[in-house]
Amino acid sequence: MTRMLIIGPPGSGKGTQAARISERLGVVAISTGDIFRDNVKRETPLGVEAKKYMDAGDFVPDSVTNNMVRDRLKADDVQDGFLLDGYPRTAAQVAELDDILAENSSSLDVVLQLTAEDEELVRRLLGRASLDGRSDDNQDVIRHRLRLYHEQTAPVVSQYTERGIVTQVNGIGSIDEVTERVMNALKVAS
Ligand code: B4P
Repeated sequence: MTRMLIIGPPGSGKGTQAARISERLGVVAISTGDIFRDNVKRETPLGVEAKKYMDAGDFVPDSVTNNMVRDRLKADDVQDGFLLDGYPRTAAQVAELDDILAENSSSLDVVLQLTAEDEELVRRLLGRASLDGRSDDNQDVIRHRLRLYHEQTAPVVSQYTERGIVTQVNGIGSIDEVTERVMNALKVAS
């Protein structure tokens, strides 16, 4: 089993590819975005708090997100491996994940980075908006999320690149084409 991250700008295909990797490799995928959206739907205290930030395209505060991930990574189903989708997104989240893993004497094996140009990302997310109407998929909020990615999450990728564990995959092409690239990249990385 492997401890993996999938990282990339909004709309790069993280959630889409994470579901496929999970199915093919039998690894548990954890999406912080999905956990937040589920809490928003159920109107839990966490969901009420998260919704304020998500609707504006802002990151949910690190303290809230870190506690949520810390709890999730204690569960039995992820003790042998996991695929984290959408976390970490900030330097403080990288530090928290390092702490959590160090406490379990484990470490990350691979960081899968999906790449795509901003204009393609905007197109995809506007396409999703017309299908499932996610509250954060409108032109202004999408641009804001992309800005945040470049300012705060791109440096996270650089940190992992320095550690030598990043595998980059071109996210442009059909969903199936990207999945093939991802699976090949993971074969090479393992
Ligand atoms: P996420 O749920 O992570 O949202 P996302 O970045 O848009 O990625 P997602 O996985 O949904 O989309 P994908 O690229 O697969 O986060 C949402 C919000 O939650 C954040 O803005 C933030 O507020 C909060 N949050 C989450 N994690 C957080 C954290 N760690 N810290 C703080 N806040 C956090 O796909 C997008 C679309 O493209 C889909 O419609 C898909 O069908 C399409 N697509 C995918 N691949 C394609 C391809 N190859 N070709 C064409 N279309 C494709």
